[in-house]
Amino acid sequence: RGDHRPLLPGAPPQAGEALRRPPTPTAPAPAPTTVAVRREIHDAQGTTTLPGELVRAEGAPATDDVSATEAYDGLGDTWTLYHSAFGRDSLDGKGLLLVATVHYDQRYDNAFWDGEQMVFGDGDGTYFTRFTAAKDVIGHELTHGVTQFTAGLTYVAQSGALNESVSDCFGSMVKQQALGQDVTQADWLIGQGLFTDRVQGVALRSMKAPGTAYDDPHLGKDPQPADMDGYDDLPHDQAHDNGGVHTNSGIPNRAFYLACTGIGGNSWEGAGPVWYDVLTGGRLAKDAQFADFARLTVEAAGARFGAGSREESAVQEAWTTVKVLT
Ligand code: ASN
Ligand code: ZN
Repeated sequence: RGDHRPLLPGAPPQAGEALRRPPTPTAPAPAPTTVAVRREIHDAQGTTTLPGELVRAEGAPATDDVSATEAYDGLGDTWTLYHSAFGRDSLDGKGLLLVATVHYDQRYDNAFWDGEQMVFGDGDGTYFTRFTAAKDVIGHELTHGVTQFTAGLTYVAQSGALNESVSDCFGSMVKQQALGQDVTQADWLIGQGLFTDRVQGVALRSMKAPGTAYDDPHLGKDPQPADMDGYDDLPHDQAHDNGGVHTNSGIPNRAFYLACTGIGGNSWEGAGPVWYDVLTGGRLAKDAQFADFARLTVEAAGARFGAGSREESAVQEAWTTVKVLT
């Protein structure tokens, strides 16, 4: 599935038209094109039919469904991060309508981007609560859309772990910006609040300390490595998470955390724009390895903040600490 909206180019001007109609100095300047978020929240009512029933269109008042409200607000916060920090209008940079479905399936323990829209489960209620409860998870799923429209990182092994990590980095920035947190105030957790109190754990992942987010009799221990010494070279099939894309992402996640805290201030004004430049700059290969991504971020930091800048050094040092660069 993809974006099937037809392109509607304006009719070309008639020959000589511009010459016959010179601009009149007294004419008012054209109104600036309005750029604003466009959202649609649907409800699958416990089925797997997508998108389900429309329950809230853009600008409509909130309903009494907390999942729908959280999804609507999280989509808005994600659009705002991309627009305010990176000048991007929606996932495709061209104002794509943001569509989300809540109450997908019964007791469904996940959220995902299906190539066209976001989908949120209610959680099983025993271990997981509703997946709209974490703003960074909403930002994570939407960022899969941004990656799809830009670098297109292949969802297997290192490029897949980079795809996952980019979703965590931007998801975390969505949360940090919405909460007004600088890099010292952020918790650097992904999915904080999704576990019920039965679970011994704080979140799905920790960008600051990968491998420490949970250690639970039912869920097991957080399997994320914190540097390349722990890289998990799993078979590249679906049964092994496409080569551990959700585990090995801990390594570039920690590099982002280290780069952000090394630079200081707000993540979306420091390492965030550097990561954004790499994701969208057209030089990142679909099958990029960690070291490719790392080198491009060092270069992008130099281009954005100056060769030899402390920002460039912080990015270099971050990748050295996680043992991707030497
Ligand atoms: N929540 C998961 C993710 O976005 C769903 C998946 O794709 N396995 O990575
Ligand atoms: Zn993901």
